[in-house]
Amino acid sequence: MKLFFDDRQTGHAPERELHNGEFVPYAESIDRLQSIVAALDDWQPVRDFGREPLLAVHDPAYVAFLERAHDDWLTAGRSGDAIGYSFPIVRRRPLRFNRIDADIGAYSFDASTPIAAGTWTSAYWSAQCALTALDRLNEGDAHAFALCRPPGHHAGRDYMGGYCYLNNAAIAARHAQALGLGPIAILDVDYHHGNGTQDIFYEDPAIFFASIHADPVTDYPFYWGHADECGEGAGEGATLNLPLPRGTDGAAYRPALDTALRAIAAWGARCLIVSFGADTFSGDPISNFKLERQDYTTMARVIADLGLPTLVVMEGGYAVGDLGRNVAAFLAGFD
Ligand code: OKP
Ligand code: ZN
Repeated sequence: MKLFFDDRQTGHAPERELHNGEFVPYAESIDRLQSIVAALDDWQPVRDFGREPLLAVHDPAYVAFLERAHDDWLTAGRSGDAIGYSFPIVRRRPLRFNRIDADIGAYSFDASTPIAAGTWTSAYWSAQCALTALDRLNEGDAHAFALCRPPGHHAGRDYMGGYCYLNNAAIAARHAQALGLGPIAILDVDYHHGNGTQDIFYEDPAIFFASIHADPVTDYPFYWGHADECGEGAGEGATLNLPLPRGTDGAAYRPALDTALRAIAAWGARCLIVSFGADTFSGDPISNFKLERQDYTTMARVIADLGLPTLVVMEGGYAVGDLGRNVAAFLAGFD
């Protein structure tokens, strides 16, 4: 399978994040990408599909905000990374502000998503990476891998959060739909619930979203990913959440995976996008599942057995020393 990433994805380098009450080094580091690049050979160049596919998912005002936010931060006399501190949890509406602190809060749901000087450029090329890999499916490849970084699955139509700015999987899904590759299913196997992807397609009957993740009763992003969330309106039934308890290992994970894959097949998907996070690994520093490297190969084999053209999009995974080998183990399961 062809592998894609772009060097411009390494410009995004926030210094620190707020974690359990303290500022700590940013977990979504450039080392993550480097670890994966080093573990695999024969990377392909990323192409530029422009802004249109981004705007098929995201609010133009939000995209414009992402692009100018760090400049606004500097203009306000600040230094370092732009970070919000006030969030409109009720009656958010499109007010026009004249202060970066107001904009940044209105466009995020948490404080773990700082905007650094290189953030927009990296987020842009991360999305283009997903689009380039998706294009391989359009050309008839069975599988393709997009080493997206920053990740995307927490980002919604007009908000960022959880290290995510542009929703790479959602952008690829909409593009796949436009190319006539649908019906599309998205399977999110990151440790954390893909709340942004879910929200983007929540009322959409044409894109199925299934997610296996740590129970939000104990784990980020807390407010979404509960088992009773199944879509709304025309999208009712096209969202499936399978939360699992902390401590879940490969054996306990498998029935949930089988359930998700059966649902995707029964729904009639003709194309699959996998939001893959390797933060389900036993050694992950910010997560609490117990999957081992060989479990990733098994997981991929079971997914590949569906027989659908499959785009794998990178999401999380923070055990940097093992990350590249874990991703390689997953991709090996598709061969
Ligand atoms: C992104 B992905 C504590 C604040 C919350 C955010 C976790 C985002 C995970 N540092 N941390 O789903 O791997
Ligand atoms: Zn995650």
